[in-house]
Amino acid sequence: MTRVIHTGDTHIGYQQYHSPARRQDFLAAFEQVVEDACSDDVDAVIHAGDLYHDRRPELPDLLGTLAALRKLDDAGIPFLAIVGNHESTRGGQWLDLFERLGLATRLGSSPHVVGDVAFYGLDHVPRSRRDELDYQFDAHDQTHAVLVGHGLFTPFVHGDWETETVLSESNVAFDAMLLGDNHVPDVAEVGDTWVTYCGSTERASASERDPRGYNLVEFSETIDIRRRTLETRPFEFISVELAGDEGIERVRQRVREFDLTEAVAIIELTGEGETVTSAAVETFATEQGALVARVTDRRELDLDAPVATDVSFADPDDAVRERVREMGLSTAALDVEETIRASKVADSNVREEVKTRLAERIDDDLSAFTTAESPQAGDGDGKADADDGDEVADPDETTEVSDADEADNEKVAAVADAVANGGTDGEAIREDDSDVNSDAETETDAESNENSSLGDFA
Ligand SMILES: [Mn+2]
Repeated sequence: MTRVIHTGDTHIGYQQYHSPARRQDFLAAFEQVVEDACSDDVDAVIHAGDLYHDRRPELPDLLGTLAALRKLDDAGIPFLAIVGNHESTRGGQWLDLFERLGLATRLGSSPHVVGDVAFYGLDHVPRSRRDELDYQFDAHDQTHAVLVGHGLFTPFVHGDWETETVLSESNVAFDAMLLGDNHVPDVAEVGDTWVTYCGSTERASASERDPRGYNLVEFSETIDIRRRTLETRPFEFISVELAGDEGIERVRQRVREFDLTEAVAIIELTGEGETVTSAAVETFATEQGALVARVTDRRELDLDAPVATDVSFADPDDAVRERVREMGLSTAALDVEETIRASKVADSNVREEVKTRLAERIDDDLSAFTTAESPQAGDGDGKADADDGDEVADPDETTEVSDADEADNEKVAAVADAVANGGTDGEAIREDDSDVNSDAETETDAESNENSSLGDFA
């Protein structure tokens, strides 16, 4: 019998909500998986990609990873892994460094045997290059064969990579596919093959509400896939429905019902009620002990009504969103703006993602490049003045708030300027990513769905 831990989508280095504590959490989740692997004495830890949140982890992230991998190595537990879309670079992968140090094995088309199982790897491959794949693998002589892959595979929701195609074109008959990319854990049987996602180990987005964890997979006569949950940072999801005359007091009352100590508080306002600024709610939640608080105001606001001109720098994203909405940009321009500022696309992957999205638009829908006919408001100069935004929530806002890095606010101003001035060379946009031209092609279709509240994967 061979027993392994199947984990993935660790996203080490993700400074979610700009919080250094959150960055620590992603590493801590990986450390916990390693602890469990050691105390359980499993035969291997299988990592299905996205160990890192982006392709440029910082030194503390790398040192933390090395310490964890060394611990596994000391316990004699091999770490077998592939490369995910978030961390992929054109040159060598971080995983190659760990392999060189003797702390990891990068899985590929040759079998790596643990117990009586032959493990193979299939790194993330952008959709545009999948037709070139031949799914040819070296032969093995083991009882079981497993393919470790990263991508959105069918039959799971949002799947764009046909599992049937992979299995039928492969010259190796796989008993199981251990997958990463979709952050929602799941299991299905495709023909005679078990196909499973282990899910992410920390909440990489507020849409990941269920407890996080990993898979414990046992290979004997049969294949047994079990899920184990991890202790992660508490998230409190607080929904407040406001009646006509209710405002900040009602929100405070509701927030007090929760123990927010060291928690991430995700607060959603619905119904009607008075103007409530996100900043006031976030400040209150933080005073109640929350590590981080984020507010999404889903109320239909009357845009003609006079609005309190209460400028909040606690959430400049709100101000930027509002100004961008007023500019009457084309769908394509909004798409670019959203990719750069609001989506969860890692900074270092933004350029490639924008290119992919624009290419798709050019192929499918040229009308997306037409400027919207009647901007809803605006002061006429067409420029995004991020500093004069009123505190108004965008009723269309469906994403979780403010995953963007600090740099994103600068970038959106640059984009807004470029678009408003008819400039398309985007020099200012590329400024802080100047070496990106030489970086890998990474398609991150997954993240693009985030704003249609499908953000369960990345
Ligand atoms: Mn991921």
